Amino acid sequence: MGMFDGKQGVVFGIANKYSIAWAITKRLLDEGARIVAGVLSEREGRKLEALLEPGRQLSARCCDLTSDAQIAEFFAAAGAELGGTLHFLVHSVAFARGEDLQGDFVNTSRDGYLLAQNISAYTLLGVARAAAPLMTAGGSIITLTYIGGERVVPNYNVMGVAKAALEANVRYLAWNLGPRNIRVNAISAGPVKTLSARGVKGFDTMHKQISERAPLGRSASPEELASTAAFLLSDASSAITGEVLHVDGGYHIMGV
Ligand code: 1JT
Repeated sequence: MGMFDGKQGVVFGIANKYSIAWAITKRLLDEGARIVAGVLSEREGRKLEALLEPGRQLSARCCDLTSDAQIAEFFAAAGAELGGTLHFLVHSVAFARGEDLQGDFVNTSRDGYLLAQNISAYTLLGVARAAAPLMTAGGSIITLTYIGGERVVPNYNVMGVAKAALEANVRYLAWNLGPRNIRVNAISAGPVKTLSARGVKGFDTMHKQISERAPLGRSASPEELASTAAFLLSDASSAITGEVLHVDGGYHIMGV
């Protein structure tokens, strides 16, 4: 008996096997969920399906989240595939230009700023709007954020501002969708060595410093993030909404 037997949902943000969204997806599948993953390209979809043992309840479909038309098309197809009902949605999507994740924040261009906001913050609204009508028996939506959205983390720069907007989106969506029994929460993850994080200058040094300062002496593993995701997506968290839950080895409580 799995915790997610008979539950079905959608996941955005699996880029490769190191993605946080992938760890979450594996856990939900293990627990019996049926999942449609939104991916950026056919190639990624095939790679994803190849990562799975046969018989797992996952399919992949292309969806460019910067296009409202593609979001609508994706949810029409996913809804049909899942028999018209969604129970959960995972949003684990962010992007900013490399040049905007280092150096002088004051020099962030309008373009780079809007790009980070569009993909990292607005897309939560876009997918929530399309998913809500399918969540006829209530639902749970989660997104992934980072402490750089609350406090200054040098070089996180434009992503910090986008995560601040994302966290505000979580609160306003929780208020707006609460009457339909749809919950909206964020997991604020400690640093994880995903491929996009590895591409960031100075990430390894920062990862080491943060791990040393955290009460538990380490950040969170993808599997630990997946456990929290399963909790927030399940009825075990039925009265929690609008929350930003830190899963970071306790790092966020420290003053120095
Ligand atoms: C993106 C990237 C979003 C890296 C991210 C992210 N959220 C957390 N990280 C890791 C990180 C990155 C920086 C950092 C601390 C942690 C890269 C691709 C775009 C989206 O600065 C100290 C820059």
